[in-house]
Amino acid sequence: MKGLLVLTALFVAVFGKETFEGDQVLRITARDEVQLTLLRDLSEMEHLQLDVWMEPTDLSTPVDIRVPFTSLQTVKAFLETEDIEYVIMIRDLQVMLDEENEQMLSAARVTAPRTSDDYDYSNYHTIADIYAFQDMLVAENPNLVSKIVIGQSYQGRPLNVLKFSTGGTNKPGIWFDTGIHSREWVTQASGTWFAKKIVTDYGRDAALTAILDKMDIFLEIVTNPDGYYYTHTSNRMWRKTRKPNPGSSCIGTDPNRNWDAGFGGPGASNSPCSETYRGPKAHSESEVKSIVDFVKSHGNLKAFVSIHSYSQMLLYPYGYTTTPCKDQSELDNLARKAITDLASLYGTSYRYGSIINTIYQASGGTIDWTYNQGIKYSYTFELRDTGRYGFILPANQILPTAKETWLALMAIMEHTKDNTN
Ligand code: 0X9
Ligand code: ZN
Repeated sequence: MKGLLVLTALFVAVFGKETFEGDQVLRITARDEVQLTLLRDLSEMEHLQLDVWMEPTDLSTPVDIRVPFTSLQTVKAFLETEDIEYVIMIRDLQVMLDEENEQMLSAARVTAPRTSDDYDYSNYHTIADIYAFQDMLVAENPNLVSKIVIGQSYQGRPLNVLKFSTGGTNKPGIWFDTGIHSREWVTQASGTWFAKKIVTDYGRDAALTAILDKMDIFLEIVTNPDGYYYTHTSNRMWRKTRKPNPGSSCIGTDPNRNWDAGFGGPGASNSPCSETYRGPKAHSESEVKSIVDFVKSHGNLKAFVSIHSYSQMLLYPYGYTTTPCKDQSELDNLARKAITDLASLYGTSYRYGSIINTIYQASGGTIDWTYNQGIKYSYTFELRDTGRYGFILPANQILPTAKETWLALMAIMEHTKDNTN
């Protein structure tokens, strides 16, 4: 097992990108507790190298698993023997990745944008493009936008946060982050569009103007820069940070299991090779710690929205415990309003509720920590889609995704504004 991982790493280092030829994404539905347990055991067999894209919530919901070509026969034989139902969601992942790559390359052939008006919001971009975009936006709107570097990634990349402010000191703040899981590309792409939307609407749209006159908005678009870089250069399916784990050949920690909220409890792994590895200790990842320090030093954030994909959900705390959070009914009502507004644009349907009841138990998650810090309006999104493309959402869905999500964000921001002194 170790040998195989080392070999793969070596191969990638020498020959470039990891490929996924013949890999399939299976949607598997357990019929009863016995089958669910069998599935959990299966996904923990390290030699199969399974990549769980979506865990099961309960018996009524399926699990999506990327199965490497070399494990397909074993996994399918196992499912058939145990009489567990499955369908193939993605027949050959590499075919989809090739299409995504071609689309990106052909879009990139046009010359680099010189202004944020020329930026191609309808395609995926490298980290260099996004960082350049941020600088353009700041240069074009010096009285509204500034860039704060809240820290450095493990590999030394800046952790950039755009601050949208009409002046004043330590106004109440609203935080958005995208891309803490690097492979969730539609989130960084949407974040870029949100940034442009804010500067476009300020002074033109009454609701956004009222929000910005009272509150500052902070937006971290590339929250896991090392991971994002890696998804472009080496492995499109990378989720975690890129910090090595002493004593293991497996790299990285799940930055959405690394927060000091139920840290170490069920719903996270203590194995460095797991996609949900919680890390050696809470806030061990500088990408997480930098936000922790920022939140504490700011001290006046009223809303915190952490944006993921996929599965179309709007979630509030908690993820680590079934105990309802004390603002549950207010957060639930606001979530309903937000997803109703979201659906009004293209009819995209979202589920909503607490993390643990709606998706699955997850400990050490971002918004459980921010909520426990006193940031009442702590939400997390899972953007499009529901699994047809999963993390490889085609670029032609970026704009519709960003636009519909914006309506939900506006609902959350307006409510926050109206309920902040
Ligand atoms: O497992 C996760 O971290 C989230 N799903 S994802 O596919 N984006 O990885 C779900 C956990 C629920 N909590 C948050 N989304 N914060
Ligand atoms: Zn995620």
